Amino acid sequence: MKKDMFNDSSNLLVNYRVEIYSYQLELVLGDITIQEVDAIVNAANPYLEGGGGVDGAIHRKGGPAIMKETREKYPSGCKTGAAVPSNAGNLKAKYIFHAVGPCWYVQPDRFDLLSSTYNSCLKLAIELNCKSVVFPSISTGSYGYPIKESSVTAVNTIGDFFRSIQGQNTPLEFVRFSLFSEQDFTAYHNAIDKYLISG
Ligand code: AR6
Repeated sequence: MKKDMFNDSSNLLVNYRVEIYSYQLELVLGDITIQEVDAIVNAANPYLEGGGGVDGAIHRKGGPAIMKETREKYPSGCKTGAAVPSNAGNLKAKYIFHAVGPCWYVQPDRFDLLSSTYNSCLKLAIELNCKSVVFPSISTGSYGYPIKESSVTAVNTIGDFFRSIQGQNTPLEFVRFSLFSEQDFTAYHNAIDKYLISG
């Protein structure tokens, strides 16, 4: 496992990158809608009806083609802990994965569901031949999940997924978190360091 810290020439302010089982795991501090990757993950609600936070930003910038497809393909929405793909409209990605994490005020302490949300996206990435996926910090905004435990769940799920596919011929090369505050960035940074020490 290898670690490095770097800056790049894009608008992304801070970056942190580690290698886990020969896959890259990266952190950036910045807006998820400007990322150029194969799949951008949306922190959606079960009705896939849009909303605030990441969901609002993705639909605003991505345009109506995204909602048009989700309405047609998933009229009954998406279960908590799962994810469904759509086109990415105007965004610089091939897909949006609409992922529904648990809401603390309805389903507290369901880190198993949070983990399942991340896993569903990683499986979709493989199925849809994606090299790169960017996640927001699912459930830790308006859904109220605590950042410390949620970042550990997110990082552990991704690290364990990398372990489960190591040595297989998969398209996936890197997973990135696009974090929206320095506090969240630090939480994910700590979660990665903890994962590396325990692994
Ligand atoms: N780029 C990256 N991260 C962002 C951005 C952005 N443009 N905007 C917000 N965040 P949330 P949830 C961060 O509330 O908790 C919606 O209304 C934000 O600071 O977007 O899963 C849906 O429709 C926080 O750290 O998602 C659902 O009803 C993180 O993204 C509900 O919110 C997640 O915050 C889902 O709630």
